[in-house]
Amino acid sequence: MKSVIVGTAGHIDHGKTALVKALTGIDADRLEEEKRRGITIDIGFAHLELPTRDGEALRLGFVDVPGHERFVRNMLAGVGGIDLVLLVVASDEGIKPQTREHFDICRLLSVRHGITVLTKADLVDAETLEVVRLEVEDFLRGSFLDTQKTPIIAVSSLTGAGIEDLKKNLVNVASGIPARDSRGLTRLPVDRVFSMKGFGTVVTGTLISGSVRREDELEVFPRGERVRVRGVQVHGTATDQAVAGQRTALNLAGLPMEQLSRGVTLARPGTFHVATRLDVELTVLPSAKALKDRVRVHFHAHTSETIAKVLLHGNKQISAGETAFGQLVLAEPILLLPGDRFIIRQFSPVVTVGGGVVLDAFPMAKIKPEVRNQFLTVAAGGDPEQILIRRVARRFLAGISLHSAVAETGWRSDAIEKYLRCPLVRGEVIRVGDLLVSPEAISALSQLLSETVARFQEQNPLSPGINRETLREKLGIGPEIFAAALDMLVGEKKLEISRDFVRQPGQGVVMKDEESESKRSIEEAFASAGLKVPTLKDVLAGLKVDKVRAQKIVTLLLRDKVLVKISEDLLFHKDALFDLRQRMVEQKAKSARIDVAHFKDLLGVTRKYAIPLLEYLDREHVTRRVGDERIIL
Ligand SMILES: Nc1nc2c(ncn2[C@@H]2O[C@H](COP(=O)(O)OP(=O)(O)OP(=O)(O)O)[C@@H](O)[C@H]2O)c(=O)[nH]1
Ligand SMILES: [Mg+2]
Repeated sequence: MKSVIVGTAGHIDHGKTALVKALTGIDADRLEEEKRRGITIDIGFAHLELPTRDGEALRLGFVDVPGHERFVRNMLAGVGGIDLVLLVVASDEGIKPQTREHFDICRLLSVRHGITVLTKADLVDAETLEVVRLEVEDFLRGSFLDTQKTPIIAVSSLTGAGIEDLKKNLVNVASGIPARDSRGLTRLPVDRVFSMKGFGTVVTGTLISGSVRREDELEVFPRGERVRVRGVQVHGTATDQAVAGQRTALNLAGLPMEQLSRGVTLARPGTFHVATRLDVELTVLPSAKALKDRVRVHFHAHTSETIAKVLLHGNKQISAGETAFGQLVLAEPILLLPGDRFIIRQFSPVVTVGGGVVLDAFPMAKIKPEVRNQFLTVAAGGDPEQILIRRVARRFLAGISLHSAVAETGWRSDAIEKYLRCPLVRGEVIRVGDLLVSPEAISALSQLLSETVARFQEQNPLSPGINRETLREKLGIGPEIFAAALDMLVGEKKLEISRDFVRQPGQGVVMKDEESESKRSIEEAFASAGLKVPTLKDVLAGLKVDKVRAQKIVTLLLRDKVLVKISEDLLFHKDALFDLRQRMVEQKAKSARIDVAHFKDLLGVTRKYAIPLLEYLDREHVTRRVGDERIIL
């Protein structure tokens, strides 16, 4: 069954509550004080089911708002979730200040559907009614309620005249309203909290997106408490599930009533983050004064309200009737997402001065103004592909995870995957493990990597390259993106990796003359010594190069496996060790067992060499120690 939320709007005493009652039979004024004073103070609710022309049922949930200028903030808490507005104008009074203010609010909130109702038609003659109708027509011209698009209907809630006609028109207009996205990510801005005997805490609100089921766990924003849904009601009837677009009441477990209030939002745990800075597109009403930079305003979005400071990024003001980008710094955090509408009201005296749409609830702190403006222009354009490309690009080297992209956009992850399909194919976004990164970031990183490696090799000509992890830490880059850029450079043969060393290709080690000479003498010293090797200290002492360089040359010889270190102070030439292995093979033909004494005799070495060499052979699985003997394997 399709659900549509209908809100009333209009000046005090113009007959909004009486109209809702005439339509639904329900008195939305529920407070004792409202009944006593005969005015609406807070939002009230009612509902009605009507058959559509194709025989299906249409469920209308009504949010009746107060017209009194002092209660506009309550009106704002109710109007946030509506799909259709009934703009109420009393035939005997015509357009009044809150007719204008409520209508402005509806426009700023981008309410797209509605019907204008002239109430109290019974109080005026036909001629007066016609005059009011003309006045109202004029007032609505060019707006979403232009009479070219939607009718003006005269009714009397007292006699019932015109009510059936209004119902027919409600069905017509409601049929043209697209259903809200029940597959979207759940958000329920709470407009009422109360306690019911035998039930405990109950919250109500218009479910603006997604669905809620019994036993669901939800997070309460902004503070992050968790609650469990004990029961779900839609329009007073218990049900298993409420879906987007329905007036929803939830019986909650896990949090006392006192910790909940109008303005909190319920959503799936761990999905979203609250925002305190919003990049927005802001419109100042033609009837308002110019909005100055750094001014403080009352901020209203969905059911929440707080104080906000307006930042205009270097502009002094937004003039009346103008629209511009700006940033709002909220006094308290609120869960808001791009596309959410808001209203701002002057700090004092409190009147509505403008409103707009959230473009980004996670603005980057340090960003060039032109980059921010480019981003906001794309965000305002509303093309999801382009928006995602920009959201990825602005994170530059940090990239953005799918999870963060969901939190930033409010789009489901599968929708994001779909939007990204083409950008990924076109290479406008690159997926690196769990992260999405821009090609610009990857190529900038590649450039940085190449330069860093080149500089390192210039400064450390004898080193086999810079250690991979050292390089990453030096640049302060996340492991996944680092690996991707490195792989790319290796693939393009701009860098090479040997074990853990990153270096420029063909740039292994560049040696100066005396260094290569020293390298040769070290190698020769060990090669000619066979197994009776000299100490390293003695070899190095006779070289032309200084100790540090000499040590580096030895490290190189060890890396290239020309020399092999078999114990703390014994190095052997690889050929000598190869010979040793040969000798052991020959020995095995005679006897598979050999003891230390025999080994010493066989190779003509002292115990000082024999023990480390045997241990080396054990490690290499050439021999295995059994008691005092070795078995040659
Ligand atoms: N004669 C006549 N009186 C009406 C009609 N509609 C409302 N009234 C009377 O007008 C007065 C105000 O009506 P409400 O429905 O309370 O007005 P409202 O717009 O809800 O007022 P607020 O919520 O305080 O802004 C009440 O005394 C109603 O009985 C109508 O169609 N004809
Ligand atoms: Mg009322």
